Amino acid sequence: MARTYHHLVGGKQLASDHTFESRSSSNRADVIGTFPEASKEQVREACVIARNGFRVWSKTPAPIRGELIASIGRALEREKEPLSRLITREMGKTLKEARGSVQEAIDTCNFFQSEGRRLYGQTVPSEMLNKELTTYRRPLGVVGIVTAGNFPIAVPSWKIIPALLTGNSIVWKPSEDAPAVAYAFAKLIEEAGLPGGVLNVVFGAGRGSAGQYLIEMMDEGLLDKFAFTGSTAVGRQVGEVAGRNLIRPTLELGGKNPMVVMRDADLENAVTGSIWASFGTAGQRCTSAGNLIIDAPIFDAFKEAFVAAAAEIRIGDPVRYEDVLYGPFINERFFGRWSSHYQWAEEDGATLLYGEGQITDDSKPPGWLGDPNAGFYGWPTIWQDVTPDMRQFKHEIFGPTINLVKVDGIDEAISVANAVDFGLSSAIYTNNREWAYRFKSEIEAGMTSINNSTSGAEAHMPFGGIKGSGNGTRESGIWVIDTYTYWQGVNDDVSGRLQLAQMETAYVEPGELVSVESLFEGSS
Ligand code: UN1
Repeated sequence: MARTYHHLVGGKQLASDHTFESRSSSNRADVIGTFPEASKEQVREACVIARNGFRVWSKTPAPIRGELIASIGRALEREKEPLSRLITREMGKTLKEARGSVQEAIDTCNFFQSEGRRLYGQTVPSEMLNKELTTYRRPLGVVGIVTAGNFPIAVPSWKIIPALLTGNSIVWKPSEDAPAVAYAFAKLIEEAGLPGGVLNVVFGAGRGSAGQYLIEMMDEGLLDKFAFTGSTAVGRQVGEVAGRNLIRPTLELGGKNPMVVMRDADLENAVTGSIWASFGTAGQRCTSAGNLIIDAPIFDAFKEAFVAAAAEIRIGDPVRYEDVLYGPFINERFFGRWSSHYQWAEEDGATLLYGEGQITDDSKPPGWLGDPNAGFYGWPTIWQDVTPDMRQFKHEIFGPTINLVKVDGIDEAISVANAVDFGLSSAIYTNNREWAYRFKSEIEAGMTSINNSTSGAEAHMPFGGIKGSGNGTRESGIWVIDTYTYWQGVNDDVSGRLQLAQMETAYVEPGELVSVESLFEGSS
């Protein structure tokens, strides 16, 4: 019998009438736990409790908050292995990647623990004597957070850790696809000693459930900030509700990330990078490559090497086989969305180079391991003759699929790379300095790699996109601090009288007018 878990609200466990199960992505018979589905009333209650948590937490000195972040990092380090195994079991990424994503959360703690001893403001000179100007970062209040299932610990940590460090309280609705990992993360944060009510976790789904209710709490005036990772469509809704409540949301949305391979590239390196960017995590990263844009003179050579490499990919249950490149879809919903693009390709006229859709008993790629019926698995899928007007070129597919698009030269490569409504990540393989320079300056994307994968951003760099990939907010590093704080400018007048800015600033009288010509008249 799988255990039943509860919401974590106000430092207490809270049950719901409705529940749902979390099952292993690679073995649908394996039930990890039963989780509650929050009612609107419960989400509201969590927000009200978080307000009390904010009062306590915002008054805790920032260096002490930093110490607590350090404790969370140590707890994550201690539990790294079981936590990584839980990620692999629940969501289906490989153990190597799961360890990497726990490490990403640890790195985030390492970065922010000492930020508690900085969190600098400025001292600024005043126009007037006996008056001091200073600036302070202040926390925003209660933050609503909704996260996706593909990065169940790294991406939540990008939000939760800096939000806590800067003194905010939180109501977090983790993905219904990975609630067990979220529960474990929240318990480790609790262990570090966070006061009750500062981090509140409510479980449930999105539309018509806890996620939607949490968004609606902005309209009830119960939230001061919202941070969301997920689809562009839901991101727009969050942005609309936030906008009418004058809240600046953090929106990390979809991607259709271009990867360009130029004629001078190191072909072997480019093929290895393209295989990883396209098929790693079964393509279920918002930073996965979406279109491979290949320079005409090397198109055929690249294609041949790439298809040969795809045929060697090991795929299977990552719980049983540690060395697979990728495992299952998170669940049937993700699988269904991916498999429908085969239909698009047929209707829009793309040519299938490699792949046979779902992996089944009768259709297994050469590197397959295990029982294909235990989860939902997809063939590595490669298309050619793809053009920018096709749906599979434009839309995020979120699965192990890639389009080969032929271009001629750097100008066409950049314009095709920019021909999508997204702008999250991007990459170019070239050793030509001018082409690399042009790409990084002309590509419309928040993140760019030169001779590396579109995925794999480090935890102290600004993460985020432009165009349909977000609203320009950034996570991670020093940049995220601006999104969880507001600036307060303070002027402190010790003159004992009313000094008027702009009006009483005549400390210096101008001297006589100087004409350089007249200074030297008659001196030749
Ligand atoms: C995501 O898929 O939502 O850059 C985040 C990367 C990871 C994070 C991906 N560090 O691929």
